[in-house]
Amino acid sequence: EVEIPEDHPRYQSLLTRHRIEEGVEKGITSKQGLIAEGRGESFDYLLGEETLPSADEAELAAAAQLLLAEHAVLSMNGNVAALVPGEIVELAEATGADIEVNLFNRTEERMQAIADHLREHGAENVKGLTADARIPGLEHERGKVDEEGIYSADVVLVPLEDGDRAEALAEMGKTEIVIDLNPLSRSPRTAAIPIIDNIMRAVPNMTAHARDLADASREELEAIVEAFDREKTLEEAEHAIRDV
Ligand code: PTJ
Repeated sequence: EVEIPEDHPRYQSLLTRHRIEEGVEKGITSKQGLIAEGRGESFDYLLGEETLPSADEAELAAAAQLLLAEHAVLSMNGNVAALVPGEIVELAEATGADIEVNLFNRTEERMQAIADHLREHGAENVKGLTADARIPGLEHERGKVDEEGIYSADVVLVPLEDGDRAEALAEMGKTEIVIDLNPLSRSPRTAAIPIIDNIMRAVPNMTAHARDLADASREELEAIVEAFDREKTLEEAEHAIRDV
């Protein structure tokens, strides 16, 4: 276990890297996940490593959307499982969502390792291992999902997702919430609610919003979702990156 001093100016960034490294060592995160992490870090640096006001609005809208859902699913890949396992379990509890492991580079070993890791962090029911349905339009392994999970969900959170899969899920008519630090990436551009923020900050903030909204009426939740402007969120993030 590496000790990272909390007063280090790059504490959060070092912690994130360390979690990804550990994820690879435990067989949770893929080697491509290391590249994805590096890409994400560079965008986070340009965003000032903090949640933009427009991202906070997106996180509020996402929390409302998850609470409104009939059947919401939080999709987990090797990076998400390494970075925010306990935080995802808390978000699932606060919103009543299911958790499903869904990998871009699917192997049975990694599916199992991630499901075990999530259970160690308090997840009771981890979906994704049944894989009895397919997302239309995707190659066999990449399209595998649970019939009672992502396949039948109305709202899905797909963090750090590949563009093709984000598009295929949108074509199935799902309301997609995407977390991705790159505002130009295809996945957030496909999403009903794009969240341009580091997943390390985004997930706990969504949970805090969901808890604040626990007693809100359907009308109040719907008004929050209606007021959300996806184009503005994407533009503000791009603007923050280009005009530093
Ligand atoms: O575990 P698997 O097999 O499902 O694979 C997961 C990865 C992430 C490797 C796979 O989905 C992939 O290759 O994704 P991409 O196409 O590299 O896209 C990942 C996106 O997430 C990029 O746009 C990154 O900028 C972004 N990203 C990386 N780290 C973070 C992030 N966004 C938010 N928070 C992060 N910490």
